[in-house]
Amino acid sequence: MADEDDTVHYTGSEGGWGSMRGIFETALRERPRPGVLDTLRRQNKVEGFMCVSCAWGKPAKPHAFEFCENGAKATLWELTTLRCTPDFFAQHTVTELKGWKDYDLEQTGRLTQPMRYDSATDKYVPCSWEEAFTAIGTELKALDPGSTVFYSSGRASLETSYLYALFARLYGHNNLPDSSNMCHETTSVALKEVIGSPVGTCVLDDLEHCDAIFFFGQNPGTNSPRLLHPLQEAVKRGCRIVTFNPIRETGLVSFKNPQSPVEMLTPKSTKISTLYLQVKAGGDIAAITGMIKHVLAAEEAKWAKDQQHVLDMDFIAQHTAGFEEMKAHADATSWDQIEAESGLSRADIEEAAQIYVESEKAICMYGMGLTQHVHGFHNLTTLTNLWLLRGNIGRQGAGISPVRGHSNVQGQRTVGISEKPELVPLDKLADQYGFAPPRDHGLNTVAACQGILEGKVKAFIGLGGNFVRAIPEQAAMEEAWVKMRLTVQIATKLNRSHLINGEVAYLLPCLGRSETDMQAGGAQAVTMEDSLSCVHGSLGKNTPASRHLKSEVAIVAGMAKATLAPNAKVPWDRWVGDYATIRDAIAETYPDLFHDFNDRVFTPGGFYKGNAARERVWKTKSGKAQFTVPNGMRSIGFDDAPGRFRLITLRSNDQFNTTIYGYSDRLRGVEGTRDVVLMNPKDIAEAGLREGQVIALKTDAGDDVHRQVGGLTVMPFLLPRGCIGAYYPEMNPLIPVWYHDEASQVPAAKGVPVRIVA
Ligand SMILES: Nc1nc2c(c(=O)[nH]1)N[C@H]1C(S)=C(S)[C@@H](COP(=O)(O)OP(=O)(O)OC[C@H]3O[C@@H](n4cnc5c(=O)[nH]c(N)nc54)[C@H](O)[C@@H]3O)O[C@H]1N2
Ligand SMILES: Nc1nc2c(c(=O)[nH]1)N[C@H]1C(S)=C(S)[C@@H](COP(=O)(O)OP(=O)(O)OC[C@H]3O[C@@H](n4cnc5c(=O)[nH]c(N)nc54)[C@H](O)[C@@H]3O)O[C@H]1N2
Ligand SMILES: [Mo]
Repeated sequence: MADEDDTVHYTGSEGGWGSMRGIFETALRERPRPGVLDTLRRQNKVEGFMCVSCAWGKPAKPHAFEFCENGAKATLWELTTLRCTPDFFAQHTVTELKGWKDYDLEQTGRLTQPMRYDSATDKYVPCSWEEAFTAIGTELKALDPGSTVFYSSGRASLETSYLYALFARLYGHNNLPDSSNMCHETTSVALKEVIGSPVGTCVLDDLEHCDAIFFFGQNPGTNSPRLLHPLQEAVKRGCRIVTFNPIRETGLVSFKNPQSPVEMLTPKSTKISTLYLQVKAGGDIAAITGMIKHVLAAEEAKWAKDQQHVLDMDFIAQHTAGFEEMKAHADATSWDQIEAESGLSRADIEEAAQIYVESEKAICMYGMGLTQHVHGFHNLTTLTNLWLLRGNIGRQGAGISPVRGHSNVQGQRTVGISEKPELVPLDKLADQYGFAPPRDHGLNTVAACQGILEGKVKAFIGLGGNFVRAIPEQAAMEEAWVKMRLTVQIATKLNRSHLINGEVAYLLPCLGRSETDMQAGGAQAVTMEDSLSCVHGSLGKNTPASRHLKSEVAIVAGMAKATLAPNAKVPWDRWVGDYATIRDAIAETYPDLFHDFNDRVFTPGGFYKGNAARERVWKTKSGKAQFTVPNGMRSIGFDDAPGRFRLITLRSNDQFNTTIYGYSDRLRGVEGTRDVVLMNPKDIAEAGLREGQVIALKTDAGDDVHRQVGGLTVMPFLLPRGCIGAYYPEMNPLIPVWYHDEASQVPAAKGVPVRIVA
């Protein structure tokens, strides 16, 4: 564990009055519309509206207020009374707006009208929907479909996503990257390989039965706060929590439940982690291998002493392959190497492993701290090794639970948004819609970036998100971006990606999920899939931010109709008029997962899609759950060198990805600014720096490209030596586009090699 130091910033417990204040301050800024309280009351409830923030599961028996600080902020952000109107655009050139901060751009409020970029005046000008669709269709028809990219951020509903993917394939490509490519694609690749399922194996009920939960690189206090409730309940019934994270994240240290009057009015809070290990960024393969060594040693000792097993021998024999090779590798790895690579002591790792051994049922949860690394794949397969040893997959109270990001990011993949044709039932689509779907591999996020840099990609459509700000290699990308022929952004609020435009550019404003979606067939509900594979319906009830807005479904259909030849089997207008007919189409394409879809839309707690691995059916190459050998002991992609640091790009408690709600990272004690570098006090001293000094960070990745971000204030913080922290997305210009997980190509945003420029 990193040594304590008085000079580092202190924070209290997560939740409590701080989170109430956080909601209140957002409310003051956003000046929400009158319906907001009612909306919050309906948030994440059956026949209510599903939060636009994180993807964490929604219980069948919700709390009185089933939302968290950040869920409330997301709702307030969407229901703001502020408006970004054509008048605003008339007053500012796009070049001027490029100088604005992310926060200030979104603070202009909801977009109200479709806009076209006019390069002669360097301004956005209003246009009609018809003009926009016709122009987009004309441009797309003139382009080779293979040279176009249809991106989606993980918010759009199952209905929109299904149509969007179908549009891409009817048009002629599989270039369907989504935010998952920067996020949990590592999970989709690694878990698929070793347990045959691209998603986690847990359901909410498992949290009520486990004896231990291990957190690796996931920060629930900030990113999935509703998870803190089941976590607190688990701790109260004696479940032990062990955390591996370079940073002592407040939500994993202690929690004050804002819904508990006793905790709110007294100093009481619940201690969350029994053991908190500040592993070095990129040190998890080593730490987990150390745990495996301890479990194997415990097996030998127990067998010698009383002929009983620590390993689940029956499970290993019946359900797994590769155990001997994995064991040989763990045996051959020395504790010296494990301590050096993880930055943890053998005693600490053994203590964590002993908790694992003593727990009959264990769950592991993980996030970006494992997936966003060059060897992120091996982080996950090594973690799976440990979980297989004691048969902790496929029984109640046990399992692997990746905590997903965007509210429907998992669901988008389920209904066809994928650059990987092998994951999509193309034959079924061919049959259902009478066409020949493209069979070649499409572009994922990194490949799309490379294609844009090389000038091969000519058009980009963004279904939500802030692609240019979220991706790596930002400087070069912005330069290349403007050379594209067509860029289209479908969005609710203005962001930086809307200011970097192709020759022909449209900004199309859409309804938010909390708003009434009125179509020919009446008010429409949409659906999404949470991180625990449950599908929920969501019904917006607020008056739309502007009468000119269209739903995402209508926008996708509008572009598709203007681009594609009419096809009697593809009834765009009927689909837009009644989303139940889209759900029927989804059910036809995916009968196993979505049979009787319309009858199940409002199932309390969502309807569970099922997961073969949970039933111990392994859809892997070997037909077994697969033990594997990692390709090394570190998940970062470079060697240590004097002056070279491992940069972790961080999310604050006051942002949702590139949306910055404010400048208060209350849980880490960073207030009033995001332009900071968090550093261990000893590293500050050794580098000859002092607290408060303003420095720059420069990428040290061994290529000739100059990448630098300046204006950052040094702030002492309890991090392992050699690791520094600074905020995402501000640091994205530092990440080389080629610096990504080898298997999934997720950018390695948690271990970027940098130097300090004083
Ligand atoms: N309020 C809010 N909620 C969000 C988001 C948001 O931005 N704001 N984003 C949403 C999205 S899209 C996503 S994907 C999720 C992201 O949620 P998380 O998966 O929690 O992602 P991060 O906060 O980026 O990083 C998680 C943790 O990894 C730790 N870490 C960094 N490097 C390492 C390492 O090498 N090893 C280990 N063990 N830990 C490491 C960091 O200290 C951090 O605590 O949250 C979603 N929810
Ligand atoms: N350095 C670094 N980079 C990262 C990460 C990191 O940890 N570090 N994390 C990565 C991860 S996990 C992710 S998921 C990506 C996120 O990348 P994206 O998903 O592309 O980005 P967001 O910031 O979530 O997108 C915000 C924008 O979405 C639009 N929006 C909001 N609601 C809606 C809606 O209902 N409909 C539509 N159409 N638009 C809407 C708004 O205009 C808003 O400005 O970033 C990745 N980049
Ligand atoms: Mo994400």
